[in-house]
Amino acid sequence: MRIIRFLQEGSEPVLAALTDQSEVYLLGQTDFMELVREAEVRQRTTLELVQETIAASEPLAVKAEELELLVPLEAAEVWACGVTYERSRDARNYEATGGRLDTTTFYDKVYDAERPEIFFKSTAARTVAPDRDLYLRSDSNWQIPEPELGLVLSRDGRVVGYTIGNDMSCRDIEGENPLYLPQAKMWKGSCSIGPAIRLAETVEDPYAFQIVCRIFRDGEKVVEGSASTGQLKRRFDELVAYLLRDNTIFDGTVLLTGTCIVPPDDFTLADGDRIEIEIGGIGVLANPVRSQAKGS
Ligand code: DO4
Ligand code: MG
Repeated sequence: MRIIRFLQEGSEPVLAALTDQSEVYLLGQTDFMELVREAEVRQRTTLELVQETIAASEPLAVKAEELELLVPLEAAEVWACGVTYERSRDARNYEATGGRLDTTTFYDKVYDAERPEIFFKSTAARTVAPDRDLYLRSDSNWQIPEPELGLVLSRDGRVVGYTIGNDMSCRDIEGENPLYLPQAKMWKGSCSIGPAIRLAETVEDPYAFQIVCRIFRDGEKVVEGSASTGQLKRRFDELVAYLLRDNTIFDGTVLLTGTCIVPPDDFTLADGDRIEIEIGGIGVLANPVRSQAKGS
């Protein structure tokens, strides 16, 4: 069972359930965390509450593909984990050393360390919905999407759902100096989430998600890569525990869990590209890419 948000009649944000048969049922709440909290108060699981609504109503006479989707939740904060997959460690090493293999870097150390890399990625105002423009930084010549599984967390750190996130990144800025990480990761339109939240209680094994990333240029596929969350070096509860350590998080915080798909080293995103990130059981998060100058 998945939860989506969309604009009804072009103006009113509504929350809906998207069933495995692709039927859309309106829910009474307007916000995903409101649904989660209401289930708690009524001593039901979120799934049970949604199923009760579905049993008492009719599906909308629309196709899910026709809806104007919004972010599935307006996460006040999006955090992200780094170097949680071997592929990411190797790509960062390439950026930082220009391909030298005879040196140990920060990335080798963090991959093996007890403490994971966790960084602040985005705010609600910077986070983009499905099909909305993501932006390129004007001072970077080496930019890529990072397709990641996102954990939707309650304020006490419970995983209440899974979504898809794009942690857009500038490889040249980070490669120049890791202290530039916030600039390599965070700018207007550098993160998207969606298209749906898969309810946590409907996921049997979160280490079995299949992730595919495709990049299209002038209508042609120029990059394709795939991975599985089974390749993750760490456990989700370990990542969440570090995020919460001596920290306060908002209800509905999204934690991106790192990338395992990195385009070839000679690839950089360009104005007009289209990025698709598909995670089986969640959906396809698609966004066009624009340069800041054209999009502002
Ligand atoms: O160290 C930089 C960030 C790495 C990252 O975002 C990732 O591994 O996904
Ligand atoms: Mg990342």
